[in-house]
Amino acid sequence: MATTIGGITLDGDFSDWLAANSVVTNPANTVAGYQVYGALVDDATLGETYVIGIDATASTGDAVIAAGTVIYLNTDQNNTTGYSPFGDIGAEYEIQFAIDTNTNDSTYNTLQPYLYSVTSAGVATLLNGGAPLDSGFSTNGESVEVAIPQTLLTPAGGSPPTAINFAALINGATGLPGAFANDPEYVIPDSAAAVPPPTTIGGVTTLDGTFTDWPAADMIATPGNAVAGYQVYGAFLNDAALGNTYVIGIDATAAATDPVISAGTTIYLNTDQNTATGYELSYANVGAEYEVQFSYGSNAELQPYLYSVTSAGVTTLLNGGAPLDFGFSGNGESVEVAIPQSLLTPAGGAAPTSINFATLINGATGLPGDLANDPEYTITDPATLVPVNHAIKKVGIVYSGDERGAVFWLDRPGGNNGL
Ligand SMILES: [Ca+2]
Ligand SMILES: [Ca+2]
Ligand SMILES: [Ca+2]
Ligand SMILES: [Ca+2]
Repeated sequence: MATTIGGITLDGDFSDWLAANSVVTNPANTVAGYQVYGALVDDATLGETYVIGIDATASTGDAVIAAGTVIYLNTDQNNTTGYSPFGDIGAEYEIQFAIDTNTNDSTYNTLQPYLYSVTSAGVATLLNGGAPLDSGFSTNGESVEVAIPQTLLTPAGGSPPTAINFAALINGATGLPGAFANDPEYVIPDSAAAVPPPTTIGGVTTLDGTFTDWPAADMIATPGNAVAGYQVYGAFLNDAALGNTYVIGIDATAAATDPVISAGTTIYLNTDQNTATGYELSYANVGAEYEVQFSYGSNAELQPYLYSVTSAGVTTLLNGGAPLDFGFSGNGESVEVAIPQSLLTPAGGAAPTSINFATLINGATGLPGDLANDPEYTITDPATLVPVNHAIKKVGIVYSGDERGAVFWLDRPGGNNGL
């Protein structure tokens, strides 16, 4: 029975690896016929665990993995320390594949991966009490997934590694990457470091996917664009670091049925509040001058990126390629994202004050529900509001159609008294 580590089942099948956040191959170390995966996951049993996947993607020609195959682990990411049998691998640890000769093992007489520490002179010491690592091969024996608990890569009295590098040599013949001396190793990023602490915008709104920090006045859905299962928030705040900043909150209030926000989710920003200018969807005039696209960053985390967009749909990544400040809820269904006004200001143009926006979650759920006909959400620059003089108290009295009673609307802050 295959073992599952932090959501990844060790079975030589790679459909369970979220492609965008676990592919560690880059153009400089890609090898034809292979896809290499890596992740640092938190497993309930093993704790923080590195998982490496080697997927033999060629329909023919890839070798069956045999005894003698080695995965070199450069856990300090320093190529000049550790063992370098080829090139400058710099391994502090290595995984050697060998046939299990322990008749007491459930894996007796099958190919298994064993973890060793290794000195710069190449002296290897078997770890994990001599037991094989958790792993799983594909049925054709060409692909493998293997899990390495972080605790086993922590030297006595030393610190656990965070991000690590690795390289592999299959059957003493096929290098991953292809040239150990010149190609960069594969990197498993530190997933803990990838999650920034929540940012607070304007001393008011903490980007953490919870919404108790938003005043009711910032619930900007109206009867014309409210969507069941969601509350939409918007504010224009002055932040010490970012300057004037639009903050958008999408609160999935129906946790059981709302979807987890995925890559491809887009917030369309109609910054001139004119639906006839900017980018349009085929079925709706969103009128976007900018858009926020959610995609996976190099840190393997889903993040929002800001783009300008032309009416023809040509996008240009802004903010120097960095993600916007943001925070998801724990269940991934809600998000708060901050967009500095300066990034929405075209060269030589004016900064927008009030803006409109609409959102399409996972290409399926529209906010508002009918993007073609419902009005967009509006974030109003408070500077454009006419101050209300609350010193003047008004009482409006409206008599109902029958004579049994009257309905009273009292003045409320903001002047929204229905009169
Ligand atoms: Ca799998
Ligand atoms: Ca090293
Ligand atoms: Ca919050
Ligand atoms: Ca527009």
